[in-house]
Amino acid sequence: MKMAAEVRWLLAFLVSCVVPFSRGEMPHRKFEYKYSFKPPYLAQKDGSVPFWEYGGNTIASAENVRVAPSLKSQKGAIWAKQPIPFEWWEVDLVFRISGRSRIGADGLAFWYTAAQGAYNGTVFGSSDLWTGLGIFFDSFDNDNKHNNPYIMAVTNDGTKNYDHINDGSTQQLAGCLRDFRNKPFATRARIEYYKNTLTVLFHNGMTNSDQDYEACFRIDNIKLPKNGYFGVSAATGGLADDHDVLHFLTVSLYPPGQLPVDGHKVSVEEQAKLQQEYLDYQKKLEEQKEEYRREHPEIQKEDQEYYETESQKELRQIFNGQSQMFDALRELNRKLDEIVGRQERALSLISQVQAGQAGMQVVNGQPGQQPVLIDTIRRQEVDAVLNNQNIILNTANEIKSFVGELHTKTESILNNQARAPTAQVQPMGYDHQSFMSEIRDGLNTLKKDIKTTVDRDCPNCLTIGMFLLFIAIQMIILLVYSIYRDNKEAQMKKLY
Ligand SMILES: [Ca+2]
Ligand SMILES: [Ca+2]
Repeated sequence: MKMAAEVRWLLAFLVSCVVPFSRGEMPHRKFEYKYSFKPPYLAQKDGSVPFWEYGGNTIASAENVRVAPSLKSQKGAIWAKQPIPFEWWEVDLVFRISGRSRIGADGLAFWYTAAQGAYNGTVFGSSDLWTGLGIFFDSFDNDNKHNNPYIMAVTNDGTKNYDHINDGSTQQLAGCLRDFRNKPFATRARIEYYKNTLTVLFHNGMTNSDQDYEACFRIDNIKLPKNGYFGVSAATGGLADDHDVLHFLTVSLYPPGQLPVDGHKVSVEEQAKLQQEYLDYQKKLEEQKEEYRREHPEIQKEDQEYYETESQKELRQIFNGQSQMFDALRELNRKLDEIVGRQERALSLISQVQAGQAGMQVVNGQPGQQPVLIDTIRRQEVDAVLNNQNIILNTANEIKSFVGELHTKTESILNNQARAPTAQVQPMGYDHQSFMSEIRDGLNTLKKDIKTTVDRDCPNCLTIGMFLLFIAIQMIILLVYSIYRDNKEAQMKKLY
């Protein structure tokens, strides 16, 4: 015994040393059985749930706590007997909200409040004006905004009345739209409050896997009262669902290095004790069941009927799930057919192209070559190109004939010019004719002027007679001078 105690102490020491390093910032977790319940043997033989109190229309059985049954205007709640001694926590709430109608009512609430609430209150079966946190799974759409079922967190300092008419939308801190009714498996909510951060994860109950949680919301800087009470409540209205809680599992969270050592030791011992109790209960209950069945065979039949309705319900849920799968498969099949059709069309086109190429290659005398898949020219395109070429050829011929005509015409003009030089262009680039005509015009103008001058009555002007006389005198002088000059030149020659 001494050795065992030493070994245990050593193990505890090692765990306390290793855990902070290996987990880093992850909190230490400790299961809190005094703030939890779970099947089987959730309720004891007398109907009580250990460490919990329930009231109103709530019924506890070995398998679950039916917080509110599917009857009109039911209210009920279950509250932990003791306030929690730890600061941070995580609660796994596994529940099932189911009903025959398409719409359910009213919903389920998870509570963490400074004081225990009532068992027939106005807020999902428990008290209004609470102090602390309420997380509501609201099935019924009171404000007709088509946004239910809805999950939301509402905190209260004990002064606010819950805003039922608006489905709490004016008071909620955060929320998410999730359908939690009539699921094939139980739905789950993981509510964590650690270092003033509230995180809610939700599992939609479509699978039984522990991995299928998804985030609903996360709120930072939230201050909840210390040493509060956990509770669950539910209510129905004109419409009614069964509100069953299967598991309420509380884990206390401690920042690394703050896990109380005593707590751990106690927990191990008490866990072993509880395990033994659980096994004893299981054995006893089986015996009692057998005894009961032997004594009441007619009730067994009723029981079977009851279970049969349950199994029928399960079958219906399975059928719904399978028909959804069938629809999805049919849709996939249709799409696959479409794809196959397209592929066949594409393949036939490719084979046509290949056949065309192969034919062309045979014609070219190279049948052995590998056909190359290229974008080939089509028949009508070839025809169009040939037509265009013909048009171009015709036009070119027309232009040719026109140029020939032009050539002959030019030649004939040149010949004509050679024969008639009047029409020949002067090589000197000077318009002699126009110059001559210009001189002619100038002389004509001069003549006209002279005539007018002559015709004009001008007493002071020189007359023609006088002019001629003057010319004659000048001529005589010039003649005399030339004779004189000739004589002089002759005398000079003689002198030499
Ligand atoms: Ca509502
Ligand atoms: Ca609503």
